[in-house]
Amino acid sequence: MNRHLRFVLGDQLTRGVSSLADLDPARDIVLMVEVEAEARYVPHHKQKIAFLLAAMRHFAKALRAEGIRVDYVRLNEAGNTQSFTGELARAVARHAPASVIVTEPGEWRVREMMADWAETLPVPVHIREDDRFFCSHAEFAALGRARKTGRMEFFYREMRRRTGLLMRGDAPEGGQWNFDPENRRSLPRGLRVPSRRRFTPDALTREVIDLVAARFGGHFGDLEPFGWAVTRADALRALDHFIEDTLPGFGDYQDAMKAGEDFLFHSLISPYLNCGLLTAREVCARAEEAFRSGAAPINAVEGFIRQILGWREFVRGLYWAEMPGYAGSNHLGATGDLPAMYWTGDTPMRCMAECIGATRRHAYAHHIQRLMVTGNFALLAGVAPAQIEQWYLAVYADAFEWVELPNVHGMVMHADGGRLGSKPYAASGAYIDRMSDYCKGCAFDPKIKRGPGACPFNYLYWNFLIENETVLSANPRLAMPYRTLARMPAAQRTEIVADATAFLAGLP
Ligand code: FAD
Ligand code: DLZ
Ligand code: SF4
Repeated sequence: MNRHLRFVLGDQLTRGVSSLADLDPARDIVLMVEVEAEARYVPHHKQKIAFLLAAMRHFAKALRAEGIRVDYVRLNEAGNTQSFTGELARAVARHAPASVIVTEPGEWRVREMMADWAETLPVPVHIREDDRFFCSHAEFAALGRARKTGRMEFFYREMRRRTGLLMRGDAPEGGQWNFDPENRRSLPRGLRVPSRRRFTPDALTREVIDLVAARFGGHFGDLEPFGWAVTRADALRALDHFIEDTLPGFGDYQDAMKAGEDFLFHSLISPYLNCGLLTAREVCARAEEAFRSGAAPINAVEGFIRQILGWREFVRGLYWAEMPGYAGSNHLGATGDLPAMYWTGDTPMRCMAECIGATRRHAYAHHIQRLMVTGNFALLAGVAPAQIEQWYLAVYADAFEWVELPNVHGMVMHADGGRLGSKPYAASGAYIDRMSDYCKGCAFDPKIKRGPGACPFNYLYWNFLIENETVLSANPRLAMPYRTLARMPAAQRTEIVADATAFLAGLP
């Protein structure tokens, strides 16, 4: 009998994933394994582990309800070798399949494991492309060779043309490709922020929460309250809720931040997209439908679709095109240690405390918090790229290396020398003050530039430009600040460097 073993990883929880495409329920076996190595290769946030294991268990339950035979290895099961390779080898011995069928993974390190399986297992291993993305590896490579599409904005336009999303014939809907300038409003006083739908854990999820508490209690982050959806049905409810209540305000306030408001108008769907409970195609289709029915304005829908069809696809393409070398570059030569506050949240800098606090509470922070607060600080403080990358990979429920690495290594740290973004997103306290209310309750003042009481982002920003002058001053997009720096009296430069050095040296 030609029985195939179909190995489904924790971020492949999609019924239509390529490894299950031609599954024969009468013959084939689906393998899913909970293994400690995947929870510990970086010390994942407790909620992230609970989310993935609970989603895996519910996915297996749904497959079984369809009559599919699932061999599911639980974390605490006797004999569990606690690694993908060990568990796959045991399963092959148990079932003696004709072949192993698996969808390519989301991380290079697992891709390398898969290459080993093909060499060491006594049966053929078929690694299938992950077709849940709009853009295949081959298409991305071809687009990269085409004029201009090496940058996100042009890639995105081409993807709009290819998919027809938000298109009117050959032209972009609304007459513009990009409504980004309309997505930068600060929150008006008194604006009602929609409350968010969270999901009460059922018995299966409670079991996982208890398991995580017992086994990974020392990992970063609060385990409870746990409100993530862990089934496709609930993830669809979360999507409905976003489209109906939140999407209309998404565009205007995409870049805003507010103390005590951890979600604002963001969708909170990245964990579902990345583990497979939702697909990018259905999410974009729902958003487009909201525009066409008049339920959401173009700046909201275009802004949202751009994040998924543009950024998400672009970083994924870039990751696979550039790995494994991508992770090793360090264009700015940054070597600093990650300050302890990233794990403790203990800092008088209110913006940092707010963003790290949200991360600890939810295994989530929204984009601008990740980019312009915790990311900006790591860039300005000269943290070694690998250290800050590990942090981002560990603390967010949506973090898998294919999406985390380009965002952190490229967008935030500029460690790739501009492969992802043409300049680092370095910013002083004035930006955070404009886009948030964090500065009001802070021990520092964004209007003070140097000396005691000055916002650390202010002198760290200029110190960053000074330290990286030889590498960055020729960048045309940084011409303005470098002109200001050139006019700066030498004594002022010295003071800035002294303030920055003393501040960084004083960090625990
Ligand atoms: P929304 O703001 O509602 O956006 C909608 C969707 O667009 C997201 O769900 C996501 O799928 C996609 N998206 C938005 N921005 C990006 C982007 N820059 N790259 C890829 N997809 C994007 N996203 C991850 O999914 N995993 C990560 O590990 C991750 N790490 C990041 C690290 C840093 C330093 C930065 C700056 C960004 C990172 N992002 C990451 C991108 C983005 O911050 C998250 O996708 C977003 O905050 C998820 O929340 P949301 O679903 O509410 O997003
Ligand atoms: C993140 C994660 C965790 C914590 N645990 C598991 C697990 O026990 N079993 C599993 O199949 N996947 C897990 N994952 C997700 C994997 O790390 C992910 O599939 C790989 O990184 C490939 O992208
Ligand atoms: Fe952050 Fe500076 Fe504002 Fe304080 S003053 S919240 S450190 S930007």
